[in-house]
Amino acid sequence: MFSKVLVANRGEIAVRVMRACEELGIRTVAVYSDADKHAGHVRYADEAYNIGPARAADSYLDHEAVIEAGRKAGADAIHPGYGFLAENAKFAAKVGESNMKWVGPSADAMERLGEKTKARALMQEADVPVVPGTTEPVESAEEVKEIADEYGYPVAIKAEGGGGGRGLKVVHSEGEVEDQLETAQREGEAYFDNASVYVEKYLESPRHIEVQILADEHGNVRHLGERDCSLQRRHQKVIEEAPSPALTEDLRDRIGEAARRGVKAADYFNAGTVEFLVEDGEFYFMEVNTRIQVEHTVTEQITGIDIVKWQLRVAAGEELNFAQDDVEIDGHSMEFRINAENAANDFAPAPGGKLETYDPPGGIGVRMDDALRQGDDLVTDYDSMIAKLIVTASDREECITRSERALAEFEIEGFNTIIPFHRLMLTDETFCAGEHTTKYLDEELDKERIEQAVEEWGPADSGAEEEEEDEEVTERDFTVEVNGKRFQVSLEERGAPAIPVSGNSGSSGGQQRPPQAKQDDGEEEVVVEGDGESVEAEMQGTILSVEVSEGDEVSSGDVVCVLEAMKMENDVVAERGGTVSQVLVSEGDAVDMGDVLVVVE
Ligand code: MV4
Repeated sequence: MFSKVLVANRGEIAVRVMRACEELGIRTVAVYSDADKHAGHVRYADEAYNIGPARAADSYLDHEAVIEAGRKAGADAIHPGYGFLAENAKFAAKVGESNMKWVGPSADAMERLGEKTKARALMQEADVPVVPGTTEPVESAEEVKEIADEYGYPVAIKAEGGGGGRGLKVVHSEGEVEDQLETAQREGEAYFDNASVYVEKYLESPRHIEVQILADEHGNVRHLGERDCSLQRRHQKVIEEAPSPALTEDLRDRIGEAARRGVKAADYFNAGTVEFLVEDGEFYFMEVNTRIQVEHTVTEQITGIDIVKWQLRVAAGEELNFAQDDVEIDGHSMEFRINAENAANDFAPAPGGKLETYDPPGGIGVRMDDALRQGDDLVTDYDSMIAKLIVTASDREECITRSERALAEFEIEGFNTIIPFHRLMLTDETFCAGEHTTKYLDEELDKERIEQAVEEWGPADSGAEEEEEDEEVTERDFTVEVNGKRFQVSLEERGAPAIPVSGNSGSSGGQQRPPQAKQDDGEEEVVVEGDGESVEAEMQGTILSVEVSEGDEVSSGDVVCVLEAMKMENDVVAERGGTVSQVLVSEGDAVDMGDVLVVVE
């Protein structure tokens, strides 16, 4: 096994990988950009290296900077996580040429599966159903029209290098062919440096089903069942789950076996995902993702298999120690991406902010994959996903109610998150029935319902009230009991001076403030009782300092000593003026309530 692994990523996935390393006894190396100096993955790692400016192209995507960090650290492998360099075959090859191991498939396999027509041809060869269409690139509008005549409109024109919806153009009629072909080629060139495109029959309302694969370098390939990622918004997955509520047992087995066959034919090893479209009881290969995916967690939950650990073991040459029949699907799991976005404003990413409150849920069936902690600043230079909540239960119904409970517990303050949207989905008939397809969010869900959800479950101060003029607002929370019942009361003091809170005995006064942070005006008074001539401790605590000596003249309100009690520094003051005749305590003394501290005559 490796002794030190560099994780070429950030945020929750970097921490996820490091946790696997930790369990395997591997030391961890983080890399970070200037924007991530205080990031969670940096805190988690055993050591960390700055690899450049905030801009990803100058840091997380800089091949040489990452490899150089690995060399400096003496790492023996690089795990890329997802995104950034994870599916970059050239980078994988460079790592292979260094003295570090690439935790992923071979650069050759990545290349074979990265080009869509190559992947389609390979799958077809392996008897894996592909969407009807071409396995060769097309060049002219005439070719597109011929294919469309054969399969019928609509057809999809897809960029060879495509993925995630970029370079995908739908053609509904012959009249649109020229324009859409040109657009697809232009996008392919712009995004993937590859103007080559191909054509498929366009499925109108499919489900997105993907199969998790684990394969070792000894020819063993296992599938870990499917995930359903049909709930997507503009090609961004929002909630993923396993198993799919839309598959029969028979279809499930056939898709799993097809994925296994296809990957075996591709001479693939390490973890991978085979994506399918499913419509009308038929499934069609779409593409292979040659990386660990965001949503791998739900598969881990229902199989009990730690996929990331196996990535490391397989990369170190180990053999998978379980047979296909040993893989058992148990229960149901859902993953909720916690994105810092305002669902009511077209899911606009939060512009920044500080994680004022971060109190994630817990309890049975709850897993949090995250890297942020309360008090952290939100880093907006990369993506908006700050955490993942993964909820697991014995079946889908229980998973839904448990998820509602967990999301209701989740407290995040400081910026908007899509938690209100998730809570809406858990009450949504179509989602709860498991009947949603890939076009549900973009084409069917009523936007007004999203706005209502944000109003109901979103932050109380969604920014509108906050900055009324320059008025100073002091907010204080109190717990009060009324007839023995507990209430929480929030008090907002606007402009006017803060309200003094007085005790009821009224003999001598004191002032309370948190340690260090001195208040400049004494509006909060706590009464310290004296018997007329002696000043007593109002509560049990420790004397921090004594401000007077015997013989001193004091006036009413002068501080005689400072008492620390319940983490607050309390000024103990003389009730009336006079001469200090006795000082009965000194610095560091522990005192009880009612103890006489100083006598004034
Ligand atoms: C399709 C399709 C329907 N028919 N191909 C979108 C992302 C890209 N990787 C492939 N995509 C699609 N390809 C054919 N022949 C529908 C989509 C699609 C989609 C797929 C999965 C999840 C969400 C989606 C949303 C819109 C379109």
